Amino acid sequence: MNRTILHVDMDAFYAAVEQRDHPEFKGKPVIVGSDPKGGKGRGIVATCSYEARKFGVHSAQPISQAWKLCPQGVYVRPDMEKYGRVSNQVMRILLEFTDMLEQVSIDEAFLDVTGSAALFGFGEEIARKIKRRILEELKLTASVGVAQNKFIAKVASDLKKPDGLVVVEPGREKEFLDPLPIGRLWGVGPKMESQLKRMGLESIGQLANLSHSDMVARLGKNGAHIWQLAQGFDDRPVLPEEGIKSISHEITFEQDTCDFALLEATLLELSEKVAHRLRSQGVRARSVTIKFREADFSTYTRRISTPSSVNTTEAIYPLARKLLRSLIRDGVPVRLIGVSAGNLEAETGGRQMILLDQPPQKDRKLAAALDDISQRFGDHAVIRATLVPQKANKGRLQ
Ligand code: TTP
Ligand code: CA
Repeated sequence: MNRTILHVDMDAFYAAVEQRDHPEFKGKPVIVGSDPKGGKGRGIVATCSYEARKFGVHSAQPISQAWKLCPQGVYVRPDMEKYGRVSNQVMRILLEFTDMLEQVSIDEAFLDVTGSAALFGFGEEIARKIKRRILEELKLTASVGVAQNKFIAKVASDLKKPDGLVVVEPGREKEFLDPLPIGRLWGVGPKMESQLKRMGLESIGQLANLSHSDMVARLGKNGAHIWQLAQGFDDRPVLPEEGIKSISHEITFEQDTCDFALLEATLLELSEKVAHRLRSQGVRARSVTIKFREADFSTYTRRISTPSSVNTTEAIYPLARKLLRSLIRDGVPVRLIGVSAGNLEAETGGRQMILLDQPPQKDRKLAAALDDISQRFGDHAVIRATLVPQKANKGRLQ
């Protein structure tokens, strides 16, 4: 089925928020970043307004260099709390159009609006509505790309910045991509770009015209990937939970506790909830993280990467327990623990993942049966007898 994907990306995000909140900065080169200290500052530029970009200032540049290029600029320290708040406001607007939203950074998200057409109109119409709402309610501009897949939508949103709207109609992907430089392909960094240029490839069209086997012979697995993109193929789904990049549950104990059995039983319960949500979202995780807060609010996180992607309690809990054991200190009471699964992948995404990383059949069948039971009886109905520590006291969760 054809999909309609939007990529929404705020323009010069931090700088635009500062210009909005300080009308005297409007039309000026605004540079958000570390203190330039009259050219001696050692930090970097977070971002800058489009007026500043004309001077050659850009993100991640040393602030001292920005100062050289644009000494007349307005230099502002970042206010992350404020940008976080505005980001939430943007995402709330987007969520009114679909809950198939994948937030990829503070100011950027993919939306799959395939199912929203009846309610809100087709992709272009939804894009216009979103841009209008962001402008009217937040006094900021966003650029939007509309296409059949994430890759093309992302390239499209970037093409007419700021305040852009680029729609790539189904069937016109090749026409759209062919003239663009190869650097636009995801996964082509400066190193590969010069490698491809040495092969005489400048445009996406030139690369797309090579055969698949030729690209694989020259560049291996990467070659296959960028060849696919150059053809305009990208079947990656919009993953709603990716917005937060992880699925997590945490619990604050009613009373701080040193009870090891209680901590493990709680951790098991949290792992179970996380695994259940992974499965109900159709995603698998490649990392497990635990959060651990002691009574005095000292907070630690520990992460472990999984050799293959996981979505069952049987896989997640032992890893979480290992991490927990590395943090527990004798006699130090614990206030909160949490489990989070990250680096999410679509269950049905890369075929390769499914071939390589399927959990054992028994594990999957058990998981499916348990999902069924907990759907009918609620999350707490099922506790695996073999995994629960003997003395678990269950009366203490919030
Ligand atoms: P971007 O979307 O990359 O940039 P932008 O929104 O400032 O400008 P554009 O119009 O080109 O989209 O990044 C979003 C915010 O993330 C940006 O406003 C500041 C922050 N950021 C950094 O702090 N450091 C960086 O290196 C980059 C690239 C961004
Ligand atoms: Ca942006």
